[in-house]
Amino acid sequence: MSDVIAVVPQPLVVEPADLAPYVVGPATVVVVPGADADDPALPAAVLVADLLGRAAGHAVQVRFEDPGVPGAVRVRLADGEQAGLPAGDEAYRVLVGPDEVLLEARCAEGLVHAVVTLRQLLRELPDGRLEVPAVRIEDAPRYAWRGLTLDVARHFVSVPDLKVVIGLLAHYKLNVLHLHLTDDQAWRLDVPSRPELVRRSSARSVDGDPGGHYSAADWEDLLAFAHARGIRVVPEIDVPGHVNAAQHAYGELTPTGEPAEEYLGIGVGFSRLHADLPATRPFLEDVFADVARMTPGEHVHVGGDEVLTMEPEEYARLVRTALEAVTAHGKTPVGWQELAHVPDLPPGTVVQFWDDRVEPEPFVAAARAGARFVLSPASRVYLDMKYDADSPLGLEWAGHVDLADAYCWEPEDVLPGLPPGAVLGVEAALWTETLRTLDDLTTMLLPRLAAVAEVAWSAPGPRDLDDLTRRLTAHGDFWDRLGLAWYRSPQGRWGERVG
Ligand code: TNX
Repeated sequence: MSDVIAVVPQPLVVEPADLAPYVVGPATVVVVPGADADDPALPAAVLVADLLGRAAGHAVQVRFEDPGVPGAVRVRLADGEQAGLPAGDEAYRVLVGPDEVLLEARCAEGLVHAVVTLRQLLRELPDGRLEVPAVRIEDAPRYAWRGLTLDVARHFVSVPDLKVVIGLLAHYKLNVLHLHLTDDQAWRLDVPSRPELVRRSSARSVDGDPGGHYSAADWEDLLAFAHARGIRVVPEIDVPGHVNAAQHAYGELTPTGEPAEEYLGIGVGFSRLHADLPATRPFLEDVFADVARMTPGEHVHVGGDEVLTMEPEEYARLVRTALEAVTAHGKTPVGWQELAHVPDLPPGTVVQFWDDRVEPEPFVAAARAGARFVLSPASRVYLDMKYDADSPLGLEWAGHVDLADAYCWEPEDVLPGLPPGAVLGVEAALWTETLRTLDDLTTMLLPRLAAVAEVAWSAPGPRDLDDLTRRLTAHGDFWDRLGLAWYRSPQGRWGERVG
């Protein structure tokens, strides 16, 4: 095989077979053997039929009976032990031979991973047909939490644009979309108990750019779209700081009772809730109850970052109210690293570590007391940082983050001394102070998101940037075919014939 099998993140096992490739053609049909309409394998079968159909330019059927003829793409949920799949819920297998493709997994999420792996394997022949090289791939993720924080507050991200981002997450086997829904500038999710939040505080974005919000119907649509692609949505309502938009909508949250002025700059740390105001506790309880009810997933994020004007006691009181509101509705809270300083966090609270300029001790102590960590070290995975001094977009407070920075790091070394199992995973972050359009978002995500995804998914070991960039070359072509804007990092090998 001269061609690189360019799968990112790198799977556990990739074994090219000395056989002819599978060619997508008129005989291509997707088969879910013995399925009925409720079969959990069906969404992945529909995804792969849609993908192959669009790529080949003709409709590809999904059948429940196996025609037993060459050309079938079989989608199958298997008993993991019998099937000899790697361990874990998300494990999957892709087997490609000249006459058949088999996509196999233990659960629906694993099947989605198999489908996107197949998508990454597709290549176009000179005559325009598509082929898939004969190969055996067996795979499972290192970490269960592989996410992206997306700030839709500083600049609103429309539902169609958000679906493009969700598609990219799925393509790189990320499974958590954490939406930063509220901040000083705007409030983006309509919650039934406080209708003025989006009515008064969502029309604009930073610098007076256009804004928007998600209605309950938009929210359901987004959750379903993400779910079909194996992605959980974690909503963040950021308290007790970053609350100017809430205080603009509800004057009862300010000490004077007067609504705060709209704020469209990019400063942080100036706004705060007040524990001694009568409206504050009901606000926290009602809003988190609404969000918990609107969220099928296990996690709700309470923010907790950058409160620069509050004594620790008041911070702890307000955060505790938010945490209790979340746990009262059966959800597990997530919060930014500042939460680690609050005594007696509820068991299993997830702490998102971001500011890697600090000492690890308080976090190690929180982990010993039962907290779990999602790692978003800014100097590695803040994808709103400029690639280099010439990047037109982005900020620089955590330095420049190019492909090598995003790729060449080891999660278990970020907070030395954490007990085994304390790291749940890795989450990139994209803050949107300087990002206005979908092109801006994808320019910052690509290629770095693929590198972070590999850190979160693939087996530990020294990171070979050369190997990653060889595989990413084909991905650059793919982003071009999709018409996505992306950054041709000089650390890549774009446009080279690699193999
Ligand atoms: C820090 S990370 C923030 C955000 C900014 C971001 C810009 C975190 C918890 N807070 O409010 O948008 O830096 O990079």
